[in-house]
Formats: sequence, C-alpha cells, structure tokens
Amino acid sequence: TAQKIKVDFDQSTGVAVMRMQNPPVNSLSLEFLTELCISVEKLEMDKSCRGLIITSSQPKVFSAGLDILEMYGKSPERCGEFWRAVQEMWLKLYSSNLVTIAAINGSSPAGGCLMAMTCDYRIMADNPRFSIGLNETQLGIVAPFWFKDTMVNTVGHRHTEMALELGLLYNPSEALKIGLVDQLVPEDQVLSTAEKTMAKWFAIPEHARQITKSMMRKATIDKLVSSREADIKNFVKFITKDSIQKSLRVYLEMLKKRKA
Ligand code: CO8
Repeated sequence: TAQKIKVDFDQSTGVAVMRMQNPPVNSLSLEFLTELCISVEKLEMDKSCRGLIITSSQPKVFSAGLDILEMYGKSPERCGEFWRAVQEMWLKLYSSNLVTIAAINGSSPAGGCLMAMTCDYRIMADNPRFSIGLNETQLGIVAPFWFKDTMVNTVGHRHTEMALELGLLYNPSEALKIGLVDQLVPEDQVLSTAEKTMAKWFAIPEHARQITKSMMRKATIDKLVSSREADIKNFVKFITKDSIQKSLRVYLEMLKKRKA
C-alpha cells in the first residue's frame, strides 16, 4: 500500500519534516495512526534527529481528525484496537523529546487539533476559511479527559470549558487570540517559518529543555498511562451505543450533504 506518511529528514539541520498524505482529508485511521507512530519512533531512535515538523500534503486540510468510519459500525474489538492506536499516537507525540512544531496548513478539527496541541509550538496559515478546535460535542460525542487535559494545558481552563461544551471551531485569528496557536503566517510561509523557528528551540541546551518539557507534561501523561485499559473500555462502551452510532450516522450524512 502507498505510504501515508512522508518523512524528509535533513541530516545537516537535524530537522525532520513529516507530511501526512492520506487523501482526501488526512483522517486518522488505524492504519494511518500505526504508520505515524512507527515514523515517530524511527526518528526518535536516530540520535542526529532533534526536531520534528508535522504538516500536511493535502491542500486545505491539516487533518480532519479521527476517521469517523473507524468508529461507525465496527466491532467492539476493532474499536478497542483503534482507540489504543489513538492513545499511542498521543502518548508518543506528547512525550516526545524532540522539538515538535505543528505547521498547520489547513483545517484541523478534533483529533487534528489534538495532534497539533501535542507539539511544542503551533504555526497556522492565516486563511479565514481554515478552522481548528475540539468540536466533538457537535458530533454528539465527548472529548476524552486527556483531550481535555491537553487543551487545558494549552489555553487554560475557561477557554477549554467553553470550547468543549460548544464544540467550538476557531478561525486562525480567534485561535491565535486564545493561544490555541502561537503564530499566524501566510499560507505559503507556514513550513519555512517552522524551519526557522526550530533554530530558536535548538539554541537552548537540549537536556534542560527536555527535562522541562517532561516536567510540564508528566502528570497529564501519567494520568492516561495509569488508566489506559479503563479508557479503552470506556470508549468502546460509549461508541458502540445505539444512540451514539445514530449521532455519528447523522453527522456523516451531514458531511456528505454539505458537499453536494
Ligand atoms: N472521518 C472520515 N471521513 C471524513 C472525515 C473524518 N473525520 N472528515 C471528512 N471526511 C470525508 C467526507 O465525508 C468526504 O467524504 P466523501 O468524499 O465520500 O463525501 C471527504 O472526507 C471530503 O470531505 P469534505 O468534502 O468535507 O472536505 P473539505 O475539504 O470540504 O473539508 C474538513 C475538510 C474541514 C476537514 C471537513 O471534512 C470536516 O469538517 N470534516 C469533519 C471533521 C470532524 O468533525 N472530525 C471529527 C472526528 S472525531 C475526533 O477526531 C475525536 C473523537 C473523540 C472520540 C470521543 C468518543 C468517546
């Protein structure tokens, strides 16, 4: 099968650029998440790699978040396997020792926003058509506690509370205002700005930076690590409910209709 993750590692700078290419919208399927985790692992094992830029090779979309089809009409076993992969992606990225920068060159709802929030720094394309946020409630589903924790760690409790209850998707300038992204640049400068920004992070003594990152994130990570199995059980029980399956179907139909 075709590679869904394209990694370009520049030995001379120590920076790897990871491009998601899972058309049409980089939705996070089990297969895609597995490939993503393997790619990150490989880079982490390479001592010459110090920084990772995550971006999309799809026009207009960074990532549409979790693949809704992985949560719709699937067996409990399969749902569990899928959820473990989602957890793994988050754990890998949120605890990475690499400097991670999200080069958000398109819309980034739900799981896409989560992925961006795992990074140390977020640069978004200044295009008012793009949006970012945890919109789960709009699908009739609930963002898990560790999605919530990641957002609280990024923008604080109040913004998170309102954003999660309303399932808010922010345009770039709103996202900048609440600190959900750190910088806006013209669409064609997202990647080059990310590359330039790396230098600033690389200038800090690496060990001190890594320990500090871990200190800031450890409690949040430990919380999921210590309740992983229960979290999977919860997810499977919730997502396989008839009422939730119905909400997902309605949402999928809405997505198709909107297109037509
Ligand atoms: N999963 C599966 N298919 C998707 C998804 C998705 N997340 N997003 C879009 N698609 C499909 C569309 O249905 C469409 O399919 P088709 O071509 O067959 O009609 C195709 O991808 C292209 O989509 P669009 O035409 O909408 O593309 P646009 O470029 O116009 O828009 C967007 C791109 C903005 C990304 C838009 O597609 C969108 O808003 N998608 C929905 C995003 C979304 O709401 N994702 C939420 C996923 S849930 C999640 O990530 C966390 C869940 C936590 C679980 C908690 C449970 C306890």
